[in-house]
Amino acid sequence: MNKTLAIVATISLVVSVTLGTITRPVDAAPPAPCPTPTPTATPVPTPTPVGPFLFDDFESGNFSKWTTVTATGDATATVQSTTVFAGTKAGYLHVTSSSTSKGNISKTLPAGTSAISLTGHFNIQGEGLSNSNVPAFRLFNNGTRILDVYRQNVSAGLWLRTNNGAGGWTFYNMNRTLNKFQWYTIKLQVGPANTVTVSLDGTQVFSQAIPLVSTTFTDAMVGAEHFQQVMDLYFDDITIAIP
Ligand SMILES: [Ca+2]
Repeated sequence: MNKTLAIVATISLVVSVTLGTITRPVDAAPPAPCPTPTPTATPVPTPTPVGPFLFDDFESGNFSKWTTVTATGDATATVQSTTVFAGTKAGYLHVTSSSTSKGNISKTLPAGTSAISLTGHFNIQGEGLSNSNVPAFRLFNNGTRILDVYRQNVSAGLWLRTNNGAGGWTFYNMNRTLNKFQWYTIKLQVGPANTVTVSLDGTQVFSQAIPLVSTTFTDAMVGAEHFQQVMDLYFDDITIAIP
């Protein structure tokens, strides 16, 4: 051993002795780095199914899901078990030609409702004069009717009508007729924007962007807000969906 090697060996010995309790040799490989922990995935919550804004099969026996029930004069608004689409109960509006007769049920919509889908099953068993109609759905903005879908009396045609903003109406023929004493599924959809779509028994019969004096709605109605709008109207499984 030459002198240099002897010095290095001595230093190594001194370091080993000085470190004493350190068992790892000074020239050992560095410790393996701690593994980066794998991030734990944040659990994705199972979404709670969101139902429509309103669904009423009338099996409750009442109109408690609705905001307002109107039956004035000799009109009646009832839940009955004789004529039903599904289950054991359905709604029924009876309105006569009496000057004080008026019947409807209506639902106040969430503020700012601008797109809406209304679906229901309707069975018309009584109608008035040929210049009137039996409504299915009507949509309002602060008391002003914006549009509605209805069956014209006698001629039996299914029509859509929109407020023209000048005290009148614009009429759209759905080119379908509805027999009395028969159930039909009518769907009225508004939005996005001013696109209006009407379906009958699952078949789209109208879809068009049309002028609407308001694309915001505050209330949805089954029946009519007018007196003497004669009807015997049965309805079931009404759905109001707000996308
Ligand atoms: Ca029912």
